[in-house]
Amino acid sequence: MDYDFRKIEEKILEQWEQLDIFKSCEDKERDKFYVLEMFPYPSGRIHMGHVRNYAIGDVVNRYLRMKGKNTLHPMGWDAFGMPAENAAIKSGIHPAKWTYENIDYMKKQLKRLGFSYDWDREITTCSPEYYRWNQWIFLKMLEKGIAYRKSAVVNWCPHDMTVLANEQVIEGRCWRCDTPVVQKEIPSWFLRITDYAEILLDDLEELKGNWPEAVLTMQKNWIGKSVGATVRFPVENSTTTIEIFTTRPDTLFGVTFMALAPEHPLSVELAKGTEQETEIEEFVRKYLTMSTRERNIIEEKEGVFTGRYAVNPLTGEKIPIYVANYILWGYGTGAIMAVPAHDERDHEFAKKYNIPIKPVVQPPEEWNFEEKAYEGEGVLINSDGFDGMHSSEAKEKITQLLEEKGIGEKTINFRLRDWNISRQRYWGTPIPVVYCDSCGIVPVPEEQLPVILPENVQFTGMGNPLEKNESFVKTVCPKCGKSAKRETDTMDTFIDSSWYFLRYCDPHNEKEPFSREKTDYWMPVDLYIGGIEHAVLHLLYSRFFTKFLREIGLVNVKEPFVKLLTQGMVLKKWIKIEKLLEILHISSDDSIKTLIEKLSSYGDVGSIEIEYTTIKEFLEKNHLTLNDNAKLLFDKLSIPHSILKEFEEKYGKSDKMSKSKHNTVDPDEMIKKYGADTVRLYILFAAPPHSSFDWTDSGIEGAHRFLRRVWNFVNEKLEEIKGVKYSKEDFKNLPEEDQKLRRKLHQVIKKVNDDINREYQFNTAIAAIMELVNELYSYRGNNKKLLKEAVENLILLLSPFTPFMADYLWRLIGNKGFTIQQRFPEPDKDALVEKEKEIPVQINGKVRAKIKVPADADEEMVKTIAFENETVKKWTEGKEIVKVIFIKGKILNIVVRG
Ligand code: ANZ
Ligand code: ZN
Repeated sequence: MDYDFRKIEEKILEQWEQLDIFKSCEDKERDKFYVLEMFPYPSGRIHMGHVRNYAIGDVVNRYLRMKGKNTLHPMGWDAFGMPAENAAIKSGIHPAKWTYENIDYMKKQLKRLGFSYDWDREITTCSPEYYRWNQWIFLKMLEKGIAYRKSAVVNWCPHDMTVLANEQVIEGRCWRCDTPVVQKEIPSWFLRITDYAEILLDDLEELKGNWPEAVLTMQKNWIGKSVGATVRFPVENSTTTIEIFTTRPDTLFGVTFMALAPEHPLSVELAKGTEQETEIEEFVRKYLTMSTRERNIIEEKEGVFTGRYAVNPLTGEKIPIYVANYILWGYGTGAIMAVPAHDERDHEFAKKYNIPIKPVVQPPEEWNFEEKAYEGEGVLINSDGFDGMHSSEAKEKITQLLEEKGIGEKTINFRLRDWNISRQRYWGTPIPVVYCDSCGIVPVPEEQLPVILPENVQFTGMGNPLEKNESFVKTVCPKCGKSAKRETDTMDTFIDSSWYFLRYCDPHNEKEPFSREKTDYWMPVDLYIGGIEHAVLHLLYSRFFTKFLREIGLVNVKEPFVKLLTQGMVLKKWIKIEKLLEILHISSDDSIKTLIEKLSSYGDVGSIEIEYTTIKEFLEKNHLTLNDNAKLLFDKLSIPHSILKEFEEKYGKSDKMSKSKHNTVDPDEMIKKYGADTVRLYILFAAPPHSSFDWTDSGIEGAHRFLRRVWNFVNEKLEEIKGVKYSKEDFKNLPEEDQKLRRKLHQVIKKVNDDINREYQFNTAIAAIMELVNELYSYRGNNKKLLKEAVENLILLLSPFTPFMADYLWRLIGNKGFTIQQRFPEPDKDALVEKEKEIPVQINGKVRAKIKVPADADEEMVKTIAFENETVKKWTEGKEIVKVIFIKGKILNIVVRG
């Protein structure tokens, strides 16, 4: 029978669906395991990155189910967000329609790939059943003072009169009308995540060993705890003081200037009436109108002297005050004491503006302070009474002194900022508050939830469509009953993904976001799989939500995700047409004929009709540019891909698959060509889950060939093994040939189990299964029971990786049910034992012979056998035996002299 993967896979899929075999429910008698993959944004189609992410989770789910665990493996849609709204603005399709159509299509794709999700638990974040609980949690946060309102800076397009998301600002301009974007302050809703900074940092300890080190470091840096001091510097001839934050109070005697952020209110104020006034105003204006992104690009430090001086509170020295572009508003106090001798940024600035550099910490060796700052710690110099003290001690002593004098105090600063969740967008969760002229900000009462996102709105691209929807905006105050206005901001979509893993535990609950009983059973998520791009925000927000929900008694776990697996990327080599022509030494003015001729020296060139004279003309006609991926050129000319592959391998570069590079591989196409089992197997075999790998045609073809081999073998042996029953008892005293096969079978069973349990090493597990298949092909015996045992176990071993073929063959050889309902194979320890072993005999460092010994033979026995061996005799006879070293089961080492 031919391997008709399409028919097989479609048939099996139908049976899975009919019998609903991936369902999951609580069972107190059994150990649970919650395996979760980060849910996708319904962008339209599944890409290879998704396939990899979900294939990894699917293997874990199927494997652990077969090991007897009660698993939870859900899937859903992160369905709110910008792309849907942008599609509405561009092509007039309603975001809801766009989103739900994409979901329909992508769900079919996921099913077609054989992923074992419990679809009864599907979550779609843009449905009111889900987002009403976003609103509910928001109200709880409001009640606890975790949600609050203050003004925030946003990107603003003055032409469209609209707030722009960061991704709508392209090189400082509006994505729609190209007007330069400005910064504007508007009232916004924030979540006080900074209240949790300390605990979010401390609890990272618990995740050590189970989360990738890189992710822990990124979170740590993001939270960014700094211990230091706040110091107030009086401004000369004024009652004003400048408050600064420093992590190096030990360098206070080395301050030679001060610097303020352009946004600092004192920047303009101090300069008033000085000669510098206009210069400062211009400088400040320049930076205030710049987008954050633009400002981040500037590396060159620049600043302006305010014309004013501060006084060092410890030395009484007079120090100039600057406004500088490298001081951030929103960190510390937005002002610094600058110590060019010990801070590289200050050093750079001081060199540029000829400011003195005063060393106050002794560097360990000769140091040229004019060239470079010494940023390390050390013994203090030029610091009055603190000379000779080490930095660590001086930090404390100086801080103490400041506290005594009332001019400063110990301060802990976090880089983490409160989370601005307000979006002036339509496609998101409405923030459930009302503004009343008499009562102010009034939360929508819980029983009035959800505040439904109205469907009937206009997408003009100007402003937030909700603002113009009168029936939404106009409401009555829940407190006093007078007419009031609804909040039109919607929530950041990161809110949706901050607790979805909890909703999966209890997705149909209409009374609460989820029941405590259900989350007590399923939480925490035992394995969370997703991309490293979520290392900070999504994972940090989820941790924050979990901690808040625990505080109000909704869950019982401190951390949501026990183990985190960040999978590597699927890359693909690509080469630009431009580069290809360069390698071939031809220009775009040359004829197509020249191109074909040059290519043919690399191999067989496919058939083409030369309609166009030059390559340039050809490219134009086909809407290609020199920058496009060469694959397009080859496709149009119908030249075999094997030639392109050669170029790619030699000259191309590996990159994440992306539309703009034309180096994507479409999962649908691959399924059509090879079947879902092959796609899964290839992705899992190509590399261990955390590593990136290059997608190649030869790789997927290899995986497909292997599956054909399995298919053919089982079909060839079908008559022999059908109906055959066996038990362990049948395998006593097997002849050598049978013993060898059975040993291999159980070694592979052991290895597959071990590899999956050891950091999900699916690639080596699959390699072992491949070896088993080779062994089966070379088996010359005719023990039907043994063959049946081998084939049946082979199918079960493959089942987490290639479930369609596994289930089909399982039934073909006469079994009932599905492989996921079977027990995963366990090795038979007796079969693993090798009765005999071949070990090498080294004489003076060279292997001279190989001898067969009982597997558990001791040194005496091995020596006896060795010295009876003819070859060993030849090399040792008449010589003095100096030393014999024996490593059990491995080697016998003999050293002779003479
Ligand atoms: C004096 C000093 C001397 C500093 C020295 C460093 C080295 P972290 O560790 O990131 O917290 N700083 C403070 N607020 C700033 C702001 N708003 N924008 C830019 N820089 C700011 O960094 C704290 C240090 O960064 C502070 O300590 C301050 O410079 C600077 F030898 O003060 B330091
Ligand atoms: Zn009111």
